[in-house]
Amino acid sequence: MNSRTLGAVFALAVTAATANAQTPSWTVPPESARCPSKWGATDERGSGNLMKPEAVLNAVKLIKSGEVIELAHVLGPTMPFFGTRRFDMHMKRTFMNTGSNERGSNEEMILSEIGQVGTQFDGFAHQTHRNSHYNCFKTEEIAGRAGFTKLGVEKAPAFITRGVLIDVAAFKGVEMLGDNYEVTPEDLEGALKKQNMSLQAGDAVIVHTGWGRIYGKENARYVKSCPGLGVKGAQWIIDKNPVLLGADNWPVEVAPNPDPLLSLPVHQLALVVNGVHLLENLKLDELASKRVYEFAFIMQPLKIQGATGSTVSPIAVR
Ligand code: UVW
Repeated sequence: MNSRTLGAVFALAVTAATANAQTPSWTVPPESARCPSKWGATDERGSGNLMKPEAVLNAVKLIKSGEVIELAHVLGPTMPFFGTRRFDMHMKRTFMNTGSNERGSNEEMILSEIGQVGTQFDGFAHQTHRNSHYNCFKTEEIAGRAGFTKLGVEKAPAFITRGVLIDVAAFKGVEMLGDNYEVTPEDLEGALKKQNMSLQAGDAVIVHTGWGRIYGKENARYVKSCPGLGVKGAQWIIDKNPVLLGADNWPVEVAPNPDPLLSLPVHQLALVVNGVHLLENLKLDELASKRVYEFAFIMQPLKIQGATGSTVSPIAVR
């Protein structure tokens, strides 16, 4: 090959690579395809609408021994933080009350992104596509300095429903998936098959990646990347109509996304496009080691008016 031909081949290869690099593997569907939501044009609850008395009664049937397994990490100074988030707790001086009984009172003051730290639940005000939220509410119309007037986390229900743990780490034969392993539909199907289970509408679907093993221990690594759901895996679960998607990592999804053109697309797919809540930084070691794959999932997000999310302490009961 002469140098001119070589040059032409190189130029073609560069053009093809550039064209490929500029085609993202996923795009947010247009508003016309996602609004109004299936729950109605004014709906602010999304998947929370699945919380019906039947879901509670189904969940209660799963309680046989009364064992309670906590799924939250402790809020405190050793937890990992995404970005510039923080959790500063200041204990106030003991206040002595009047009265012969000499009663002392203690209380703390906390400076934190309280909806977005620790084990936490994402509401629909949290994410957008451009200025458009779930059900096409527009940021400039609903956001204010005192919080969101629509889609605030106080609109989310109390969750008492069937919880399903999909142990992808166990399915892959590891304690922890690799630093940016993408969980695929095949992994989810394989793990569920191994567990002899299937998903039902209204389930709280929780994925065990094993990443929680380094929570509070290797914090820089914990938030630098993580294994988690890819777009296809998340879509596979969303198609089953879950009440929420949870995982033992910080964004539920794989990060960074294998497609360098995308930034946390599952956040948009779940929260913006489908109105399905996310539940992050779960503590799943006990559930996974005891192989508790089906349980009553119980959680009440904080009723913070207009907030984007809530720190939470969910429990699994069996
Ligand atoms: C972001 O806010 C980007 O992440 P998370 O919801 O995972 O805290």
